[in-house]
Amino acid sequence: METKKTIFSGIQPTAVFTLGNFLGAIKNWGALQDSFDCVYSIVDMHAITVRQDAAKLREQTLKSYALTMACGIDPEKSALFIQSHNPHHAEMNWILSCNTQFGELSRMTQFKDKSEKHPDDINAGLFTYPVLMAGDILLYQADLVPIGIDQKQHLELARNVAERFNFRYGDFFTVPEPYIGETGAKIMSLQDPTKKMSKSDDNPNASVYILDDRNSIINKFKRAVTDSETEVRFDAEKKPGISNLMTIFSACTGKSFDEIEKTFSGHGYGDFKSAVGETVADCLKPIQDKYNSFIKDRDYLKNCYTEGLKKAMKISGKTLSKAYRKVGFVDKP
Ligand code: ATP
Ligand code: LTN
Repeated sequence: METKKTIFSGIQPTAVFTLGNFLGAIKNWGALQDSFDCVYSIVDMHAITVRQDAAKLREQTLKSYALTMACGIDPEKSALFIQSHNPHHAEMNWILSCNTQFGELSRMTQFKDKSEKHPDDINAGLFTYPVLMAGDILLYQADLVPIGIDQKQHLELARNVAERFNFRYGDFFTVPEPYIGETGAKIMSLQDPTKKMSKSDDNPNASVYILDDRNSIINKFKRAVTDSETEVRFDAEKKPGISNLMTIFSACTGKSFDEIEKTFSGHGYGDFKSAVGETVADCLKPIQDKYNSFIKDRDYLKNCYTEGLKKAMKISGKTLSKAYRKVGFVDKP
């Protein structure tokens, strides 16, 4: 029997997921579950690289778990767990930190962006964040990592760390490949289409959150910043706003850019924006319904993340003990 390849990915429980998180990452997580062994995590340890309110983080982590299930991750098929529950992540982080260079971490653009955004808290964890992420992936010997394009640089670092470890200690880690979907790999802000849509944007009109109600979704699209022309046409450079809306529409309906241009030829932006808003609201409705039922049943959620943890630790435990041997630690008594 052919063994399935392994997938790992994670999402931070910093806020309700955005349409960007869904179309760029989680939608693909769900689609991969039947053909791969999938391990997915709510990465709360990554979230504390930026100051969080403890009570809110705890609640948001459970909400994120329920939301991930509502987006189609089946905890029976995949190992879905909360990162801080598995101590192997912190342990692997140390081993890999000793195999990562200061220089390569200094080149990470997310570190530069986040330290500009939080100048009063440029902590060591924010700097070494990509090492923790490399450990997440390498602990499960993942072949593929479904991510949005913004995480490509971090994945490249994880590959370099894996290759360096393999070179020093003998072939051990699977060197992971990014899995970036064709449409939706980078959904842009509705208020500034040159910036990515982000969970932690201060402007509520910039991001569509998966749990936004129908009217807010439609209104956010009506207010989306576009250019001063009237023609619905894809041109990412000259018409970034309209092109972003076309990307979203295409990702939700499966329609090609050509088809969209034909359908809306002569209609102007108003009609198109309303159509995108309605379509996104329709697409999110079943997710919202499922979320509302999962979040009410805390016992069921607990049962799911306990089982997910068991599955995850079985794999990560094996990798960690082998890595400890490789670097020369004495076997645990
Ligand atoms: P934050 O604003 O808290 O930094 P975020 O919105 O960037 O968060 P993450 O938890 O860092 O979200 O990312 C989860 C996944 O969603 C990653 O795979 C990331 O690449 C993807 N992703 C995030 N934003 C977008 C986007 N605008 N378009 C496509 N994919 C995205
Ligand atoms: N850094 C990612 C979240 C993340 C992740 C991972 C993604 C943490 N660990 C492992 C893929 C694989 C982010 O901010 N989007």
